[in-house]
Amino acid sequence: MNPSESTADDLRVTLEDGGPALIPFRFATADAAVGDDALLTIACAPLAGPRRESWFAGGIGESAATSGAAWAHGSRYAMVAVAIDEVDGDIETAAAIAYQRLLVAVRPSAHPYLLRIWNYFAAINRGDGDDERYRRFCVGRARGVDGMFNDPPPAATAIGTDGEPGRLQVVALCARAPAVALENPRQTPAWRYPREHGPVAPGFSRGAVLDADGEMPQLLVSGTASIVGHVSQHLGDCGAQLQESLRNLAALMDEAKARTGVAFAFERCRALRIYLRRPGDLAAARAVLAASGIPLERVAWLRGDVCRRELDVELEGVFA
Ligand code: 3EB
Repeated sequence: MNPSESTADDLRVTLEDGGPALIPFRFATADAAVGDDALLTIACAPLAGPRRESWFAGGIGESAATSGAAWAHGSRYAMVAVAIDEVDGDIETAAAIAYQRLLVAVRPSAHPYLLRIWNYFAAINRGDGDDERYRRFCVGRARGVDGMFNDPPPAATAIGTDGEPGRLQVVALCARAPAVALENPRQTPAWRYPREHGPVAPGFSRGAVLDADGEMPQLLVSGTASIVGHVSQHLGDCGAQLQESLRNLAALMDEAKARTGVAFAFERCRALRIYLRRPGDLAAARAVLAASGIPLERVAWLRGDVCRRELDVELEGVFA
């Protein structure tokens, strides 16, 4: 077989069920995100659109789930999920432990490369200045990672869930081989954010291109908000923030083309999550998206807090 042909082992993201998924994400209210299922249940209340997102990668060789961790191995990709209880609301320590555990599991494995990470915890904007929980999380994450982590860092999302603090949830897509990590020319690399955004700059890349040389390249887009350079834009206007986020998405696609030669398109969206701080912004946000060319049936609208308190919307997704 031609090695560049797309195969069943390629990553495939769908919004329906379809056999055992490597990562079976489910979006649900905080009440429903309990038990063993909770590791891959995102406690961002679904406002509209699909309530699940399944990441397939061919047959799953081995998998296991316990109360605090789950993992699954395919041939090219693997998933590791960890949930760490916060002790006395200490999100910094929970983050350090979560990332240490993640790397202990991933680095010696057959899938040592971290391509994409999702971080979810409640009350992400609680606390002021450098005590804000998101900033403490960034400090803990930086403490927990190894030298390889930031070179380059994975694509990522960090979103505040519904409910009260108690648990940090980290889900990672790992691979046998590295992807092409992207930065966004319209945005300061997050790992170079100036001091005003916190004591430790966040470790994530703006996106990753998978299978750049194959038959089915895909773009994994990190959490993308209304930030130009390192400055939040359009405060108080969710629709304008979403428009700015879409401009950042377009610029990321241009960068992907420049770096890999692959043209990605809004129309070939496989899955998009849009997190809204206020459910009341749904109608305005949908109107903006309707004009974008992104297929609306592929958009999961979720209630979630952006890690910058002044911002109301963030998007992330997968494009071909
Ligand atoms: C931003 O661009 C928005 O800390 O892992 C987006 C994606 C954001 C990932 C993270 C944070 C993270 O700065 C916030």
